[in-house]
Amino acid sequence: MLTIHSDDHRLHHGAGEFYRGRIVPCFEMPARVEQILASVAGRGLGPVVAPVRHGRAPVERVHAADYVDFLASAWDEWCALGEIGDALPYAWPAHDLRADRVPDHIDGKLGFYSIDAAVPITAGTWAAVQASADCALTGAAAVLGGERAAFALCRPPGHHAGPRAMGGFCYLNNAAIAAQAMRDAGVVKVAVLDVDYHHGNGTQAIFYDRADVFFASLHGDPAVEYPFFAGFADETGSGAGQGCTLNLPLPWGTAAGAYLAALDTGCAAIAAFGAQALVVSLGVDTFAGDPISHFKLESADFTRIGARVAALGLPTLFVMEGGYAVGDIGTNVANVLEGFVHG
Ligand code: SP5
Ligand code: ZN
Repeated sequence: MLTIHSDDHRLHHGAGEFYRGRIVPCFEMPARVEQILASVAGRGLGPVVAPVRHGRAPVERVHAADYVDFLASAWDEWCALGEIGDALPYAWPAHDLRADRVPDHIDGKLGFYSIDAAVPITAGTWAAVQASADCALTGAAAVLGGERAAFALCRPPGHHAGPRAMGGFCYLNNAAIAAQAMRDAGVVKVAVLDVDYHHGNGTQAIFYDRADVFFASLHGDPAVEYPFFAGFADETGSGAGQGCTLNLPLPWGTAAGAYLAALDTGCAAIAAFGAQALVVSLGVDTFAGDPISHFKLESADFTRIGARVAALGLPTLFVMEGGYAVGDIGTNVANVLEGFVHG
């Protein structure tokens, strides 16, 4: 299987995030990708290639142009204040506040264009974010070109990023950008299967009212888990997209048995939808050893996830999302890919 990777991910390295009342080193760090790359090479999973630059057009098929402009200019606007730390939001237009106008000041823009504070913007963030989207687009092109599957080793991740908002370590929604590129290349029905521990609220929002892209997600119950405000079972799509969103929230402590049963439900729905291509939002933060999550999957279980995804028999693009147990992340990702290839 082809892996698409760019060293530019290293340009994004946030200093810290809020965690239990303190600022701690970011869980989403460059070492994650280095570990995955080492495992992909060590297992002999196939060639690793650099992404092809795709530019803004495919990005703006799922994100608003003013949001992309914001991401591109945020660091320079922040530096104009004379600040020295990472740019971070701290005020949001929640509830009855005015969300109908974009603030002029960068502090206001950071809040307007985000859903939380887990999105540091640093000097190299925009370059890394673009390279990450290019990995997904290059992977989509490989699958469209006839590859059975490809692995876009994206960093930063993407599935919490909505049409006009960053959040949860995510800036551009790599999986959604790839799924839309498949649609634009003529694939009539595309499915996104999100197996990250957290609900893919951004991907869901992007496709919520559409009948051409099915979204299925297995995740920690948002009643007790980030992103808290999306991912409940009663969110099933709207308008033409009614029935094209499937949320399978699962309780803390979920282990392989219940997880794989839910995965079968998700895969059956994707098959029933009649998808012709599949994008997998691949998070491995469902691992028992993950420092911020509460599922109980063991490393061997990830092989079974890969095998079940392969059984759908669809051209498949894996897009890297979360996973914060850095010492095990390479093993867990490689297990998914190996399970896909070898069953
Ligand atoms: C891509 C991805 O996986 N993003 C995840 C963003 C999660 N951000 C919130 C983390 C809050 C951690 N709180 C955990 C309490 C654990 N005891
Ligand atoms: Zn996650």
